[in-house]
Amino acid sequence: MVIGALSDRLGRGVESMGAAVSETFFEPVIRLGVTGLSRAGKTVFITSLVANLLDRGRMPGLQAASAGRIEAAFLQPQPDDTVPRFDYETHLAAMTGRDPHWPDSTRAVSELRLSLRVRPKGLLAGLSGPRTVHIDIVDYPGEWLLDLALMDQSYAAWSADTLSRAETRPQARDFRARATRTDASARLDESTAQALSRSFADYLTTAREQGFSDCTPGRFLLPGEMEGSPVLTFAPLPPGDAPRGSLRREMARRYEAYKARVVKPFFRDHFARIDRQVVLVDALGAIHSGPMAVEDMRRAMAGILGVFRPGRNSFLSAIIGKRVEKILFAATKADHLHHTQHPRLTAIMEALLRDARDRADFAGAETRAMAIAALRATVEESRPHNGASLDLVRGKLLDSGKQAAFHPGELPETPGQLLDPARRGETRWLDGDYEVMRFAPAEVTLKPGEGPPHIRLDRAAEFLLGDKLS
Ligand SMILES: Nc1nc2c(ncn2[C@@H]2O[C@H](COP(=O)(O)OP(=O)(O)OP(=O)(O)O)[C@@H](O)[C@H]2O)c(=O)[nH]1
Ligand SMILES: [Mg+2]
Repeated sequence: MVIGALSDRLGRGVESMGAAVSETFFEPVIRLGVTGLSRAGKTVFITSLVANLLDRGRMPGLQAASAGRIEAAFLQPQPDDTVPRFDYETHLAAMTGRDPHWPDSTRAVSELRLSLRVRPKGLLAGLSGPRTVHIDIVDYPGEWLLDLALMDQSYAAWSADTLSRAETRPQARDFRARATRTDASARLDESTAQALSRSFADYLTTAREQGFSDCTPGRFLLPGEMEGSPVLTFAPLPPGDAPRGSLRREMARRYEAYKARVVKPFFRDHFARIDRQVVLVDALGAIHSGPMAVEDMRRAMAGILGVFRPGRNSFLSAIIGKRVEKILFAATKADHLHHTQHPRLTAIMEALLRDARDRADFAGAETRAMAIAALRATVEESRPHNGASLDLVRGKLLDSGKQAAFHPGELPETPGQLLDPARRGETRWLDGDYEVMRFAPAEVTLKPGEGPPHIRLDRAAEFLLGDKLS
């Protein structure tokens, strides 16, 4: 373990030295991490961000763009040969082609390099010519971040923790019964191991669908190419004897293998090198699901923010060379709301972020909360209603394909009106319901020089990248 940590640190040191040299003498590289739980909007965000950086007509909030200092933008081969390329062209064609539709769900890490040729600002402009800034965008599932908690836990401690959490969750009933009746000190039988692990994975999946977010290990929800392999065929077990060759001994071994072969490589190869991070949150979806989902989202945000404070975790502090400098928490899909409600959504995100900072005892990176839509699928309209005017959004409904105008319900004036009942453990909103419609992407004809329509994507880009483009 000590040797592992040491060699990790050495590898990292050499690498960051390489990065520092290229930064000073050659061309700066920004590694921008994009994450969020599944369906949060990662793929749409990256696709629209890249398209709007290539064609900057809709990016007035990005100062380098509005000042005309970005002379060129182009996609380049990425530096990491073994990471799949983010399939930008396919996703963009889905979103903006004829018969536009949302891109398919993605399940693994992917990467894309976008390079900008930028003229420096002010005095420097006369002294040096334009320089090239590389932005390496890395897309990874937020579920994987929550696995960090496993790194400091033994199998016994993790089992105790996981089983006690499962105790109060009805979704775990079958798994609990199976784990209790299994004699784990008996000799390993592979079909028993598989049945236990499948039942554990089923419980995690159902819990996740019903709004719980702490459903680690993350790869049980998104197994990818590791499905069925021994590192994903384990489950927590009550304490007891673990003689050589027993089920319990083998489960502990596989748990350790999961940490060593799955969790550790992710943090070392992808996470440890990130400079800037955006965490996308489907806040409107959680609000629609009710107070329990909102409370869960609040806890998940603290958990995710805690990962960016590596001092707390010995494994992570050993491999991280430099700190993440900026973290943006963005509520996605703000085009479901009329713009008059956007400040309220932003206020909710800000309250959640403040809470997460307090809980994670977080200091260091600059943080910001925002409400955005990476691809605007609606237009706004107002209609007279009971003598007043009602603010609506109109779009093409995903399920029926019909155009409809719709009022999702008013978000409360102060975030506490949502967050307090959530914290008190209420099961439904007392004063109002928040609907979420699923809209299809709108048909757009993009003028030359314009990217896809969005809401505040330029502000998000300015926060994440602006200082590196001046
Ligand atoms: N109206 C609207 N809907 C959005 C927007 N972004 C994402 N969505 C919706 O959210 C869904 C998920 O978006 P993705 O970008 O695929 O989310 P993801 O985080 O990549 O999801 P996974 O790959 O499954 O983890 C889309 O299919 C859309 O229905 C947006 O800006 N506006
Ligand atoms: Mg995706």
